[in-house]
Amino acid sequence: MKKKVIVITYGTFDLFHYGHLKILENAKKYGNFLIVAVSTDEFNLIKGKKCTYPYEHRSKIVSAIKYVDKVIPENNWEQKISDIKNNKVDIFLMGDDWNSKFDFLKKYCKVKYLPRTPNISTTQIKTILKK
Ligand code: C2G
Repeated sequence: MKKKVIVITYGTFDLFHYGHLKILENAKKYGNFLIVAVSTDEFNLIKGKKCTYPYEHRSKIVSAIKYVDKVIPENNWEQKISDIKNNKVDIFLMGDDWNSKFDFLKKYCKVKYLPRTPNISTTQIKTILKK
């Protein structure tokens, strides 16, 4: 029986794009079960992000991605340690725009930062659509 290796990552995933797809595809390569914590609309306000798509849509789109095995809501900054413990997470993984910001989680699991996909972002898409 193959050991379950659980990876978790967090994000807003608004206006889902190729950069989001790549981080999820690459995150899955580090294990065999990928949990994605999608930021709720309320938490995005705390993060200072105005979402185009509501949580219900963003979480459904992420759930439909073949690399994703489980979606949970991200309600606050403080839940990561309990998420890791409750879900027996082996690896916490984020894009490297967050480089070193979550190293405090190294007490609980492996922490990895992957290179962001260049030249694409939700902000850029919004700018293009405004033209
Ligand atoms: N990402 C990427 N390449 C891009 C854009 C985003 O690899 N061109 C990655 C980010 O590094 C992040 C994930 O996609 O790991 C989700 O990005 P966002 O939706 O912008 O998430 P963010 O607002 O950074 O939320 O508690 C952590 C926060 O919830 C992270």
